[in-house]
Amino acid sequence: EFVINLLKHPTFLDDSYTTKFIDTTPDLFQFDKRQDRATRILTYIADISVNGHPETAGRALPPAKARSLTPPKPRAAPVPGTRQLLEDKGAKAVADWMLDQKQLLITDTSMRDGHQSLLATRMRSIDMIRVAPSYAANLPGLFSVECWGGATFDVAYRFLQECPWQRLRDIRARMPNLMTQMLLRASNGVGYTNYPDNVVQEFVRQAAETGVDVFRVFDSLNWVENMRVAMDAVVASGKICEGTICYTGDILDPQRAKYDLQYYIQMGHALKDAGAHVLGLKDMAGLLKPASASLLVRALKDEIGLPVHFHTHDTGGIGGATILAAANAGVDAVDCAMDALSGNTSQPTLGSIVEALRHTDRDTGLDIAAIREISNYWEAVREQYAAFESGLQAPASEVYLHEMPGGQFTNLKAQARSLGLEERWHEVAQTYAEVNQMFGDIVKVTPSSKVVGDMALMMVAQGLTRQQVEDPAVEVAFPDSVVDMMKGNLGQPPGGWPEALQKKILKGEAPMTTRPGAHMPPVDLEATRQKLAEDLATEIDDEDLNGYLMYPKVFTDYMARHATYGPVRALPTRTFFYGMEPGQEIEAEIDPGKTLEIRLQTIGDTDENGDVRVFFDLNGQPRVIRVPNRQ
Ligand code: BTN
Ligand code: 3PY
Ligand code: ZN
Repeated sequence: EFVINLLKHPTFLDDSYTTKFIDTTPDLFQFDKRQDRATRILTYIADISVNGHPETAGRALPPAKARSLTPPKPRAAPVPGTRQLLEDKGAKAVADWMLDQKQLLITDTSMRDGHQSLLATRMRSIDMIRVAPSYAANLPGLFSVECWGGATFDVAYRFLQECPWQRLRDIRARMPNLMTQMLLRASNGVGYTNYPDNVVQEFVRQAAETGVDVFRVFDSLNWVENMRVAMDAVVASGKICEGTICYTGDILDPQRAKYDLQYYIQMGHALKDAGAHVLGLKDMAGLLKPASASLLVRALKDEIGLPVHFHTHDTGGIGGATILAAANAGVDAVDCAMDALSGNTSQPTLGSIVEALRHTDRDTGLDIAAIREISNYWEAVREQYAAFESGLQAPASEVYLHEMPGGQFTNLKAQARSLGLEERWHEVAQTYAEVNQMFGDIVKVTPSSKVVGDMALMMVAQGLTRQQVEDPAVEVAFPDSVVDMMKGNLGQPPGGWPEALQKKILKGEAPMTTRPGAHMPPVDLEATRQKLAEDLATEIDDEDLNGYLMYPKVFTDYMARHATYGPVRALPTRTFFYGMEPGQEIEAEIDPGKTLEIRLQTIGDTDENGDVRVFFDLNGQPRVIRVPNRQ
């Protein structure tokens, strides 16, 4: 019966069969059992329709009349792009090619940092996958598409109930000519803590295999020593290693001499020596000012000899000016977000940079009409995520005070709100700046930025001043993340930690000053896989194992929900967050060529057991689903 099911299965018939297919297609094994995938997906819709989605309750709603989410038509078959160069000639050849280009190369960040910084990372795969073919066909001249890593990995499993690996595979398949790009936090993987070396190595190997072409590798304290394991793994995979400097302070400010031009040049050399093909310059908070960018980019270009790829955020409102200054100074590639997902805490506006450089010697050559069409698609998508908008109304020069990364800003604001501190936001911002000074003026980017944020919130909530915190006589209960960082578990900042404060926090315990990974025994991968497979009573493939190694509990919770709700990634975003109305009809393609046509007929009354019966029509057949009314 299994074989007959297999042979009849549309995915098998249409030739998209892979070995993953059997693992990811539990209905092959469900011969009589009624809990097939369609039933599970109906259970999800019924539950959300009756009880709402916890993440969108009380938040702004998308417009009643949704706009069409039809992606722009591909204008022609995709022509070869950077991906072919990488496949045919390798990473070094791509780097050399970058140096030879006159045009400014552009990375589109919409599918990663754009929504991470504007919509709390909540964009679902379906909205990205749908437009990927339009990118491939209409913008084949893009340098890369950033679509993976950073916070997206965790959020996919934890909040979106979808597999991040599947997202990567699906995007990769639909953009065969464009390089995909990810953000990797070096030894912190795509998590918030240091992982054993073999976990980092295995994660990079899998990401390269599933579909990442460019790895932007950074360390949250700019400690190159702690980047080597990840960088070596990227180089070994044959993909592009973008060894990255995180920018903080202001090289023109004599008060911030710790991070002066020499500091960055020295780090650039260290990254080149560590094997970087490309030098990333990551201005995660948007602090690099135009005049400093001219100086820094020119110096890095002159001294290091690697192509330079610049990333910034528009939080202060002049990110575009900085990009143009960097372009003038000879930067090779820059990051922008499609117009509808740009500005404020996100990247500067892609279409406007393209326009600004048209008819100059850095003309990007990208098709502005194609950009507009794709941006219009993103505009319609963004409306669906109204619940996750930050409410930020305008750019703010306050960023030069607090120096929060764009990806953290809205998050910390939400955290402040949940602690009842929203009205005191400017105090939080001020305190964040003081904590930075107290910690010795450090690079603030995930995960070090989270530690600074934890400390700042704690001080504001408890009314503690910097002076009190530093006073050995005042008892302070430091957040765990602060204790952990002072122990050396995130590595070493330039110049080390402030000794007196560190002593107070560690209460005499000796800190570690060497690389955390050097102290962590390797994980037994096969034993872990076997144990997990037994616990979950399912096959655990390499991608699943890597998900578990990064986020054990997030992953097992995801798998448990998957068993109940099935492939909910196939649902339209509106249905996923709000359920359905009686009389509404949707489609959900749960496998290539296998589409469920779902109509919600009526929602019954709550019975004496507190259950509600929800009546559907599934592909023309009536189906009734019973869910608890938890309202
Ligand atoms: C389906 O349509 O049911 C298959 C998609 C679900 C993905 C599952 S969830 C756990 C496992 N890990 C993967 O990468 N894919 C499968
Ligand atoms: C992340 O690590 O997620 C970031 O976006 C850092 O800027
Ligand atoms: Zn960023």
